[in-house]
Amino acid sequence: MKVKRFNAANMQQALRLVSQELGPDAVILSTKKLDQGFEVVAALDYHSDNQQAQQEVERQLHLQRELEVAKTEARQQRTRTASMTTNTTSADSARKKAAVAELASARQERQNHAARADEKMGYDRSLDQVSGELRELKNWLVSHQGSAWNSSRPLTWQQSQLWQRCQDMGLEPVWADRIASHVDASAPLEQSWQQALTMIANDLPVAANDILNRGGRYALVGPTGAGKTTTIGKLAAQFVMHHGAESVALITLDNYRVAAHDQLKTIARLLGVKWYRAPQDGDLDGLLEKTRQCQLVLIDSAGLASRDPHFPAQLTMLKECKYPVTKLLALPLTSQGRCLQENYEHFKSLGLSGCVLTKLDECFCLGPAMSVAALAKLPLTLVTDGPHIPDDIHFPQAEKLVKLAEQMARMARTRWQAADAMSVANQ
Ligand SMILES: Nc1nc2c(ncn2[C@@H]2O[C@H](COP(=O)(O)OP(=O)(O)O)[C@@H](O)[C@H]2O)c(=O)[nH]1
Ligand SMILES: [Mg+2]
Repeated sequence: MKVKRFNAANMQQALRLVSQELGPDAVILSTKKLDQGFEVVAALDYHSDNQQAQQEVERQLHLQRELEVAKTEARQQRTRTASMTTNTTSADSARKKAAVAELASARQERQNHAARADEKMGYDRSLDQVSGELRELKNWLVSHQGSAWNSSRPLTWQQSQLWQRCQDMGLEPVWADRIASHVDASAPLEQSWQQALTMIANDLPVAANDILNRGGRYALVGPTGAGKTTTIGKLAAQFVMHHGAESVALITLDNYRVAAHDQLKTIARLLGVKWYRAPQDGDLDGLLEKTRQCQLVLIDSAGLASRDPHFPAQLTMLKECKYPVTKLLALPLTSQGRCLQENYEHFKSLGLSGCVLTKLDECFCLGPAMSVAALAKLPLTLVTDGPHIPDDIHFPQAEKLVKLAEQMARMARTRWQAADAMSVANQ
């Protein structure tokens, strides 16, 4: 174990010194506001449940203080000797010797006094005080990092590190809370983090990947530009390759906008599959009856805003048809988390069976979409990672997505750390 005391003008600088010298695994043992600045005591390889560890902390701090006092004394003596040499070139050697002896005795006295004071201070620091100061540090972190933790919740340094990493991945705070408080935080940080990543992956629901084998009736809903029509094109093309063109039919509900159905019609023509346009605000059952012989029926929809008068009509068509239709929500990974949550709220009354995460190739933060899937228990059904039909579509694997999400967060963190270091270096 290595223990060190750091002094700096403010807490941020002190913490930066800690991380520079002791690295990211340092444990903060105490913080103290001084007359001028802050003092932080930090340790490496510290295990708080160990009585010996506490004694070792006090011993090392004591030694460090003695060393500092001795260094200060040596510095002061060098300064005094230097000034005496210049000022007393003509003074007699007896006076010089007396002055040096007086200085040495005063120094000894001060050293003894400082050592006694330090000893007393070292033993006065009880375990209670250490935990009190940790609480203070926790509050400081909460106020400075916008964390969702509050002071009444038990939070160790390790848990806050795990929480912050979840946050960097873009996980919703409520999910990050659950992960950080359930992981075994007594294990080394990296081990706990691997455990956290496994928990995150286990929280992600994943649908069975049987669309391309079994077919069925699927409707894609979601915001405009999410990639619904393109995804339908990819699925249809792959199905045609395995089962033939006559096994697929495409239906569009998107006849509210001028030429809205052209894209799907073109895809259908290129693949040689049947294509139908549902009557505006009409009945979907007639078309589902017509396409009964097809193994895969894919229904495209318009991404209407909830205030649009056609929105409830489109939902009603999907809700009220008597043939079972699996509804999938297309969630563009390029959208902000709040938008994705709104998209889910917008369409959830349909009885969604899963979601399609689109535009993985353009995404830099996976956590928000993963949070919607995990918190709404909405199974991940498909992932798309490019505009190309038919290739850019895949069946999701929770572990792979979590790994990718972590890599994205790490890249972003490194980028900002480098930018911060550059700006400090240029100051
Ligand atoms: N980069 C990328 N672009 C995509 C992806 N899926 C769809 N697109 C593009 O996104 C745009 C909107 O797609 P579209 O299928 O028309 O969205 P819709 O309004 O939901 O039907 C088009 O330019 C597509 O080529 C994807 O996974 N990655
Ligand atoms: Mg479309």
